[in-house]
Amino acid sequence: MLCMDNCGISDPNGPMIYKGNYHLFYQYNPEGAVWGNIAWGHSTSKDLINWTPHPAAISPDTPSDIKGCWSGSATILSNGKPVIVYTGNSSQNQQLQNLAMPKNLSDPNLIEWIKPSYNPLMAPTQQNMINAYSFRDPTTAWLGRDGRWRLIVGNKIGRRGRALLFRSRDFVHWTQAKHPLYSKRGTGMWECPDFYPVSTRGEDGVDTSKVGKGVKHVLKASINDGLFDSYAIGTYNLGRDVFVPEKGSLRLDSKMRYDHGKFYASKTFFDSSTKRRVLWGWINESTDAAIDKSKGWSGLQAIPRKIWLHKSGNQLVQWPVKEIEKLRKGKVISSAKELRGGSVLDISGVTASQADVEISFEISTFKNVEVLEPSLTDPQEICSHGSSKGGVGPFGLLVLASKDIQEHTAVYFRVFKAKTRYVVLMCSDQSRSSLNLDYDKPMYGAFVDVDPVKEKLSLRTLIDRSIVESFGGEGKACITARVYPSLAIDGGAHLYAFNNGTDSVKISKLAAWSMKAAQVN
Ligand code: DQQ
Repeated sequence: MLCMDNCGISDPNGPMIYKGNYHLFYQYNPEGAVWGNIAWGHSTSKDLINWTPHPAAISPDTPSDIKGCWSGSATILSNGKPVIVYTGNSSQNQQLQNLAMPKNLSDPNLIEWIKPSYNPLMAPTQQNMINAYSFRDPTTAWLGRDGRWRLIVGNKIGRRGRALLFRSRDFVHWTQAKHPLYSKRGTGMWECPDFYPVSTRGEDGVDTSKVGKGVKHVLKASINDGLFDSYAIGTYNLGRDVFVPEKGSLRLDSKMRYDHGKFYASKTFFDSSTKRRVLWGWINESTDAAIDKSKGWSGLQAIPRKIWLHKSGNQLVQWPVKEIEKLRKGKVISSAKELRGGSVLDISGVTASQADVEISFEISTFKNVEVLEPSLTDPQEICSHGSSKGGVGPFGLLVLASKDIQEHTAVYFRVFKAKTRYVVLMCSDQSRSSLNLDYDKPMYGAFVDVDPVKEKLSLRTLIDRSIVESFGGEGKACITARVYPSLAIDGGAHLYAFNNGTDSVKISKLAAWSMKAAQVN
């Protein structure tokens, strides 16, 4: 989803399902392709794929949001009525939490929203000593067994990132808890926090208020210092009303990220119609403001992803919502084949500028596997050495490639031998994505927790002109990239599989589809 004409969008806000309609709001500048004049853009959909735009739902027009209606979340109250809590920026640049309610509950599109006169609900004061410039992005609220609603708001004190906890019986009067739900030294401002339960028994999502047996909890914060979404999995201690992380801790160097590329300010919601938790994220541009202005728009929403706890309990897994498969047409499949070291395979027959590709690799020989230097612990750094010749890998896909491969984005795996096991690295290398020099072309990387001796290495990549969303290890590692090819556009775009390793690998599965255009804003 994107905006089209002299406008810009960023954070997804208040996703929910109401009367069979999916709603997505988003940070929206109706007056230009750069950030500013922030209102809540609004679109609805029946299938999460085709969207109908509506007028902005919330715009800056009261003292507690006159300088911008910033991020926030929707909660469906016990009587089925949806409400929104969002951050307003006041004329003094104070960040305040406000309520908005639908004007007409019988309208499934919820076009009109009203703001009660008792706003704001939460404000920085001399008593609570909250930093007024770092107090934003309230989450969806959850209902405790004591009948009180709870939500968290992102904050920092010094360099300590915090998730401030507030409680309310009536959704109008809110009291700050003595302790944050969780905080972490040295992490800076936490934007757009998210807190939700995940089932330990399978892929189904659960309601945000679910606690107790059969669930773990996830805390996510968008780390402003690094512009990535970091998460931890742990236990929600009801007695102390705190989150106790067990895997990950939101540290700046934590490798537990939703996505290792461009994906920020994300937010989940529980889709009660299909019993899944759905994740939305903002993909920003890799270009600078001058280019965005001349193009006339900036920012878009990633394809929504189902998100759940991996059966190991060690990490989350993400997969594009199955509805995206409605856009598939013209399937191309290939029988199993060997991909020798140094070879390139043309995957023809699909519209390579808009495609969905699933490929799996099997490794039968580790003869030339490279040893991973123990000092190399940062996957992004290893990926920055490029996709040139290795032992087992690099192998993967060259997407949005020009015919002669001069331009391409390489999404690939590379296997290394560490002390006691093999380590699988996944990279998305944008360095040769365009002959146009005018933008940021990073090389992103992540380790994928798969055992290449026992398991296939699977990669799914969704390609949509300037967006490359890749899911490695069946959704264990995700990397999203933004690229702007100059040759590999429309009919000039090609798709290849490649192996730059010395050892052969086997392609055990290859299926690719052209993708129809969705109805976007
Ligand atoms: N974007 C919003 C803030 C949020 C930031 C302002 C994250 O509420 O912290 O547009 O991208």
